[in-house]
Amino acid sequence: MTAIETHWVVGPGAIGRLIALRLAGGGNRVALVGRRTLPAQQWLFPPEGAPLQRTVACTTLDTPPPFAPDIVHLTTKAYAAEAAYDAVSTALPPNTPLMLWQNGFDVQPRLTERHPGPVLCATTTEGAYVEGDDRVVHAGHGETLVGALDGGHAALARTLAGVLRRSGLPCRAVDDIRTRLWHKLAVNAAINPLVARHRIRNGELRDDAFHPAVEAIIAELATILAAEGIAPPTGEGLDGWRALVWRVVEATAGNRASMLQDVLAGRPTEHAAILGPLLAAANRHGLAAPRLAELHAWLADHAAPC
Ligand code: KPL
Repeated sequence: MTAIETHWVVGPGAIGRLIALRLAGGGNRVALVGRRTLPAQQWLFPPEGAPLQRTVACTTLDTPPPFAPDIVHLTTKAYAAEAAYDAVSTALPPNTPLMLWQNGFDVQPRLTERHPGPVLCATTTEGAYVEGDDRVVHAGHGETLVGALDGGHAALARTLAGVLRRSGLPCRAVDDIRTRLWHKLAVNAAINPLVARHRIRNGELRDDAFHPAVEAIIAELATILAAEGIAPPTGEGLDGWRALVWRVVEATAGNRASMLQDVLAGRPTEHAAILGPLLAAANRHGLAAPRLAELHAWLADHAAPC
């Protein structure tokens, strides 16, 4: 496996910016590619210690960076991923690995099929937010898991996990990223649409007004995921999914979930990537999912168009 030292990070949102600036601090050459040019001098505010200044090459989707990438990280929101891929893919050397950082389980199978080189997917619990064109706050440490949907490209996944770890982002290569992506999707499906619709913080889902709705959604997704052969990370069946969702609600009680922030800011939401795959699976297995369908319809009507 050859070294991975040059990175294009396409999608300079909070996670894209965090990855780019951490990689730049780890001795890598990094380009940040977005719809508009950002300042090359960027600031990373870590959870501890003084702010860190980093230099990255900043370009736009129609102007390729001044160096070829050893890997491309696609860090856009799920709904923007394919357009961003289309914009950069023609400039890529053959066989360049692609790493997908999207939520949900929508673009991952499609881009894995379309991209001619190796494709890895990532799921992360790192917390970050953008504070301005030249700065990102690394709000809290998490963990990133990396792997290919079919469990292949193990050496590449291990190499990349090492590169991210040495840059200050804890990361592990796994052979079951497909299952891990569904775990995160289940949590996002149980929390995000409801809090976005009712404009509440995650912890308010524990209140009598919302608790039954969360339980009903967990029951729907547990049935669908059982039919798909996806088991919860701990425990079994419905109880395992309930434990996972309520654990995250508890741990993030004070948070405004990403989908609520998108609704409040008038941005498109990721409902298609999160609820869409569950509804498609319900349809394939002939299962009813009235709560999930109703939330999907509400978000399709009320969120800003993509
Ligand atoms: O991932 C999240 C999000 O905000 O998208 C959760 C886990 C729901 C925390 O808020």
